[in-house]
Amino acid sequence: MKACFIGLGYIGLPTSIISAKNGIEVLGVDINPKVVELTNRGELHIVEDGLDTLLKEVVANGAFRASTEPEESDAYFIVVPTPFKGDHEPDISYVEAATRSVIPFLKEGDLYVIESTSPIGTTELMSKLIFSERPELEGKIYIAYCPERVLPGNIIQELEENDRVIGGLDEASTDKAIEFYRQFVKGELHRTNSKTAEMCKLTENSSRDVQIAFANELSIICEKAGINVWELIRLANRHPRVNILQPGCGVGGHCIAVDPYFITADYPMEAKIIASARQINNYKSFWCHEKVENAMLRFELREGRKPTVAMMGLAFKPNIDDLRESPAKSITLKLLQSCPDANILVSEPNVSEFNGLDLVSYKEAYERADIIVFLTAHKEFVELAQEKQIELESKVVLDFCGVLKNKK
Ligand code: SAJ
Repeated sequence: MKACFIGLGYIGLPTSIISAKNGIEVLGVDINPKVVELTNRGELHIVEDGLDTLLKEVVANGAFRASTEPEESDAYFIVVPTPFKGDHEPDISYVEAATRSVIPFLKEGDLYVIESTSPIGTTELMSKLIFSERPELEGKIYIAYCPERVLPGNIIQELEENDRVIGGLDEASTDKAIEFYRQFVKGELHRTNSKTAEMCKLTENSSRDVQIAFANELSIICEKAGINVWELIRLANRHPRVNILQPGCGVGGHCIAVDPYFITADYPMEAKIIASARQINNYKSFWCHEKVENAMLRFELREGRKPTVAMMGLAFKPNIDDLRESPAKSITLKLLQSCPDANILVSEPNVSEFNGLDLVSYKEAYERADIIVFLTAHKEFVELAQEKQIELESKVVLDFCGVLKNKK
């Protein structure tokens, strides 16, 4: 069978590669000619451990090709971004454009699947679009929604091992989509309808957002009460039915900080906890920025000179190089803006260049700074914190991400 994946980003590319590795002839489509060119050369344009070898293998054996245009295939997968517009309204224009691009190629018996995170009802909406252009195909093609749920950094393993939820517009569509994913998914394939599958994806990420908001709220309360939040959470989690997540400097990435808005936009009156969680997690970044500014002011009053500040980490979570929607990045940028005359050192071990700014090695940043701000718990920082007698040095340390939590 031949499958056509529209979108060669963080999810579309790995999924195309795994499909090709499992005996499916795959065409990967992306509107960016640079991505297509690199992919056809067997070069990865994203960072993901182990994926480059697999890409080279499937390009070399002819199982996988990339193009800027779709071709006639047996199955089509829409794996394009669904960002939100200015007012947090979901923007499904990429899903619509991708769907329009495959409509001319559809024939009887084909499978069309949306994987992109989408507001409830998008699959039905796209089916209406398809049948308005190709009424003769009504009842003759299979349409389903199957959200991805892989964790960046662990994509290959999770693509094969995670369970998947598959929601067809009808039972036959669910069957057909299950038949496809069965070729490479070892996890269970759970059947449902398209609306439930769409909501399931939004629910998974909103649930994590709500849980992180709880941890972030605790961290703000604890700061005021003079309690170590890391110790508190560790102790509370010793209860057999309590499992609190970790606070941080906000929630980043392009999923958890985005998807809950797809629910709040459509259900503003009903989605109370989901909306509050978004507010709390966004507020946590403002709170961290204020804490840094206050620490700088206090230092200046006490010492009679401006402090040197080390902003440690820019990525949106530990041990990756992804800066998209990163609260660490936005706090640092805001500080550079609000304190243009300050001595601010920025360190991010996983990135070589940022906004034309000279990044400083984390060891140098630590040595030179009076105020150390841990924003992302990269392993390098955790090791550094273990090695150094931070508590004996006259440095001010703001640990927003738990770098010091296991310090012996
Ligand atoms: N974070 C915390 N505290 C925690 C855990 C995470 O502050 O205890 C922060 C991280 O630092 C980061 C953000 O949350 O800024 C998101 O990181 P993450 O590791 O929780 O998730 P993502 O965005 O990398 O991937 C999520 C995953 N969803 C869930 O775990 C429910 C992944 O399985 C999805 O496939 C992915 O979103 C997606 O594509 O939707």
